[in-house]
Amino acid sequence: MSDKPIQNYEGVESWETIILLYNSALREIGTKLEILNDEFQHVHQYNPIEHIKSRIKTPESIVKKLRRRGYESTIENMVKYVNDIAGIRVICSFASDIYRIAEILANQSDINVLSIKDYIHQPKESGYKSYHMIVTVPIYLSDIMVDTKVEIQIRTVAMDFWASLEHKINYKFEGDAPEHIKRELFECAEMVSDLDAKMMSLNEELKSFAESQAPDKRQEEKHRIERALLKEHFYGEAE
Ligand code: 0O2
Repeated sequence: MSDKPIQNYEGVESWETIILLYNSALREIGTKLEILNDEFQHVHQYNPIEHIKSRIKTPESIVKKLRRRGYESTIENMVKYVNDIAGIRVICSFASDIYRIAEILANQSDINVLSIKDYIHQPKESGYKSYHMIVTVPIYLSDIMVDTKVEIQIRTVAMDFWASLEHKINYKFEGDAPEHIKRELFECAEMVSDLDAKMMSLNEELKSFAESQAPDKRQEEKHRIERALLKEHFYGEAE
C-alpha cells in the first residue's frame, strides 16, 4: 500500500469532484461485472448477466430524499446519508445467479460491503423482490483515494419487469394506487416468483443433460487432436 492519504470524502467539497467519484465508482463496478460475465462465458459457456444499467441520482431526487429524512441539503449530508447516489442494476437470467454474483463481488478484496437488503427472501409488502448491496470501492484521483459508495441492485429479468411496471404505476398514482391494482400487482409478483423457480429448474435439467454429454465430447476432441498430431508427424502438414 502506498503512502497516499486515504480520505472518506473529507476535503472533497465540490459537486463536480463528488460526481466524478460516483461516475468512476460506477465504471469500476461495471467493469468488474463485465469481467465476471466474460469469465463465465469462457468457463461455463453461458452469461449469468443479461444486462447492466447504471445511473447517478438526480440532484432533485437527492434533495427530496434528504428532506424526507429531515436532513439539510449539504454535500456532507448527501455523501453521508444518501447511499444510492451511484446505482447499478444487474439483471440476471436466473435467481441462482443473483447470489453467486453477490458473493463473488463481496469476496473481492477492494470491495467493502456496508449493508445488504435481501428483498428476495423477504419481499417488500408491495411484492417487490431484488437483492440490494451498498458497497464502497476505492477511487484513486491524482492525490487522494476515496472509498466511494455504490448501491448494487441484483434481480432477474422477471423481477425487473415487475419492478418497472410497479414503479410506473406508483408514479402515475403518486404512490397511492387503487387497492385492486395493488392486489393485482402483488399477484403478479407471486407469478414472477413461480416463473423464476420454473425457469431455474428447467435450466438445472439442461445443465445436467449437458454434463452427461460432456465425456463423449471430451473424448471426441482428444481423438481429433491425436489425428492432427499424427498427420503433422507423418506428412508434415498441420490441419
Ligand atoms: P430510484 O429512482 O430507483 O433511485 P437506503 O438506500 O438503504 O438508505 P432506501 O432508499 O429505503 O434506503 O433503500 P431500499 O429500500 O433498499 O430502496 C432503494 C431503491 O430500491 C429504490 O430507489 C428503488 O429503486 C428500489 N425499490 C425499493 N422498493 C421498491 C418497490 O417497492 N418498488 C420498486 N419498483 N422499486 C423499489 P428510489 O430512491 O426509491 O428510486
